[in-house]
Amino acid sequence: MSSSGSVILADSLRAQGIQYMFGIVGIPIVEVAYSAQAAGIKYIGMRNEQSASYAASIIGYLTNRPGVCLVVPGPGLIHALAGIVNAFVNCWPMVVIAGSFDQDQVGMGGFQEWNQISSVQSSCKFSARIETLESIPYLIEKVVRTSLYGRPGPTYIEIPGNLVNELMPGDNISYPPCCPDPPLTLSDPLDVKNAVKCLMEAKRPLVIIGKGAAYSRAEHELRLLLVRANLPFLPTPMGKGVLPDDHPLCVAAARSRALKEADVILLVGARLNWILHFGKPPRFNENVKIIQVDISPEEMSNNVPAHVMLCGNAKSVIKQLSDALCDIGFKGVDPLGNWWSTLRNKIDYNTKLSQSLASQESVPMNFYCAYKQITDYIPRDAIVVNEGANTMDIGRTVVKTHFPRHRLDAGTFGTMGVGTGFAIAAALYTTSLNKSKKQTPVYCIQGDSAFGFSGMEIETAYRYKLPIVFIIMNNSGIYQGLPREQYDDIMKNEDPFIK
Ligand SMILES: Cc1ncc(C[n+]2csc(CCOP(=O)(O)OP(=O)(O)O)c2C)c(N)n1
Ligand SMILES: *[C@@H]1O[C@H](CO)[C@@H](O)[C@H](O)[C@H]1NC(C)=O
Ligand SMILES: *[C@@H]1O[C@H](CO)[C@@H](O)[C@H](O)[C@H]1NC(C)=O
Ligand SMILES: [Mg+2]
Repeated sequence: MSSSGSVILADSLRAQGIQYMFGIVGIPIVEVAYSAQAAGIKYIGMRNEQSASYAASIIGYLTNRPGVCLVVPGPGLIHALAGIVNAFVNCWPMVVIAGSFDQDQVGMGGFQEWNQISSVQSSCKFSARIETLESIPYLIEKVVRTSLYGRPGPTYIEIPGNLVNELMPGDNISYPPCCPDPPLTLSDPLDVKNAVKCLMEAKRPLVIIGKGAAYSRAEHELRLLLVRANLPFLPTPMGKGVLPDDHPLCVAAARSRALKEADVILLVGARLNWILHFGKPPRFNENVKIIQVDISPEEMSNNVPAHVMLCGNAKSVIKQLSDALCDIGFKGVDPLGNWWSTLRNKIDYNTKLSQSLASQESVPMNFYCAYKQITDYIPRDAIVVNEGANTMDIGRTVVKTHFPRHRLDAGTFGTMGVGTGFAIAAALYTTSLNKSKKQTPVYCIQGDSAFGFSGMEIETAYRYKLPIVFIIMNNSGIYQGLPREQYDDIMKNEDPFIK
């Protein structure tokens, strides 16, 4: 007996619990896809590596196990860079496997030869070139483990073309055991004590729930903590659904007020980047004390010095905090106090405002009005993929999310074109989950521009018979268009390119 490089690669992936591979085949990795299928990995042939990489990365977010993106050398890998960098910026695990030029052709100008490692190095946690068949099982365990442990992110490995079909004699290949889920990391009890003190002294506390909390599956622990302490919370766009948007403690409808006035913020798995206005005035209180919960020590105090640093897995750290608050007998924020009544008033006011926007009849429909028609039909448990400018920003406020990891959007990197790949991966994932139960539906709501980036992947969705509802908000382009007079002026021009 002997095994080829592609078989060893596929068996190694399988041994590491990999379930999905998205890609486009070609020389020299056709056999890698065949071997993966033979090993029981679901291979999905996409139309462009961009979408393959987006799909693989969102599988990592949804399942806590990386999806694989399989690409040919050179242009295939370069297309996949879009999803690699997107996964890096969003902190999602993913394993990228590329074919590469033969080992005896370095620098000779071989077919699709490119120094791929140099292209992925700044956006991958680890990158390597396979040099011997014996090293494959170890390297695959390493790329899977490295993508998952610590702050998640993409990892990269390439296989020289000549190794794909090279045979290794013997049937004694040894595969490392499947790398377990990352060890749960806890915070120092002294820091937890300081956080409790800070929360108890707060007059206007607020919890911000990010997609890191969603990724770490902290929903149960967060619910306990928030309900126990009667704490108002705000989700970030993809933190929506960790606790349902219609939860009585959700103050998303008073977002600006909550951010501006909070004197203590418990920041859970969210970064103080552009999405949260860098945590700075005028959007935040200049004296706000941040209790920062993050898996990555490097993230602590970024932009705003953290008052308390709770480094560790959000799920286990929130449990620590919740237990400590319980032990001390914290009664929670007064539901009739100033803070809650300020927030409630603002919520009532803003809710009326957006209801009146939604009921305005106009031709063509405005976004609120269009969304009103759609949201009435979206099932409560749908996974909603949402991208565009207005389509996404307004969708973020009016499409409610009721379950964790059920909203997927352009994310930290603001990438247009991710939606179709995300929807394909989400539909595969939910189909695999609910074999017996009713299928969780996937709704993909995109602006017409956003849709255009990866529109051809609709064919992929159809080919695999994936249950996805695509809704495209067509306002004929990007953002809101021009005011009437300016538009009429331009249309008078003779030059078709100015038109
Ligand atoms: C990859 C990429 N290219 C370009 C942009 C710039 N951009 C931001 S939103 C957007 C599209 C918005 O138009 P549409 O999807 O139709 O949404 P609308 O605002 O019309 O609802 C673009 C091109 C981007 N964010 N990402
Ligand atoms: C594996 O098998 C090959 C061929 O039979 C043999 O040469 C080699 O020594 C074996 N390796 C181990 C680690 O057993
Ligand atoms: C999108 O909207 C524009 C402007 O109203 C229109 O010309 C175009 O036909 C629409 N496209 C589709 C596919 O309906
Ligand atoms: Mg548009």
